[in-house]
Amino acid sequence: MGSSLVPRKPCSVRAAVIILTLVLLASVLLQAILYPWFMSTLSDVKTNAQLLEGRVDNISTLSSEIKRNRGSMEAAGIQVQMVNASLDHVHSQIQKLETGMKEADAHIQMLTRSWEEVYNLNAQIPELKIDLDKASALNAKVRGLQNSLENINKLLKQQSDILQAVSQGWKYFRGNFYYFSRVSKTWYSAQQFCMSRNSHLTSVTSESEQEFLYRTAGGLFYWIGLTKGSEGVWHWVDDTPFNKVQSVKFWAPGEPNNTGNNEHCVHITMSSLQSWNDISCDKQYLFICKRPYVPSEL
Ligand SMILES: [Ca+2]
Repeated sequence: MGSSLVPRKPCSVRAAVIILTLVLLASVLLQAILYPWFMSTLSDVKTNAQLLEGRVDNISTLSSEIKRNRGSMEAAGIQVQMVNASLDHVHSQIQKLETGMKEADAHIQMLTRSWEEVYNLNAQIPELKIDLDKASALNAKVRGLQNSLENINKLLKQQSDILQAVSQGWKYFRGNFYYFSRVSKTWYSAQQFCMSRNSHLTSVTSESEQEFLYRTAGGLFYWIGLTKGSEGVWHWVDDTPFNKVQSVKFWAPGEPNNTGNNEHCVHITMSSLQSWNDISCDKQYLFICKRPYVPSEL
């Protein structure tokens, strides 16, 4: 038995050595063949890795540029929004201007119409002027008539006043009323009576007045307002200035003679221009009061 096994063992070892040798040779062969290829491939991979790295760098650069561009885009977007807002504002301004233009146009049309009306009125001016002249003439006539009417009213009022005075016993002569009394009084009492009737014993300032008085007296004795003061100077009791020269012709012949140095009052003695006589103031005669006619308010 043992001798059969020992010859087989060197055969297995030789086979194993052969196999190992073959494997070693194959390995060396493979190594000789594959190593350059592997190295070449490794180099390619390295190159590709470098290229990839470069691209990654490029991509990074691009990314930062994109970021910058995005910022610019956002700024541009804001600018665009602002421009849009400005455009909206401009648009609304344009609309306002359009509205303003329409209103202005309406005003112009209205003014044009007004101007046409003014023009038409202007054309009517000559005619209106003629009418105005006529109206002016009529107005003058109306004023004249109004004045006439006022004068008539004044005359009527005067007539009314005179009639009223006459009805109370007064006589009217050239702007004055005269009262010829029916009872006799002393000169002073007569003056008192006249004053109580808003008058004075009459003065005589003209020939016509003297004539009116002596004719109305009708030859009866009537006191008039001429008297002497303590100085012996004649004066009218109603304060009318005494005209000594003009009055000379009114004295009766031989008067004033101041009989008994006591004749300080004057009366009408006869129906004559020369009718005055100085006599004692205590005599009782009829008397003549006088008051001016003062037109009463209308
Ligand atoms: Ca006398």
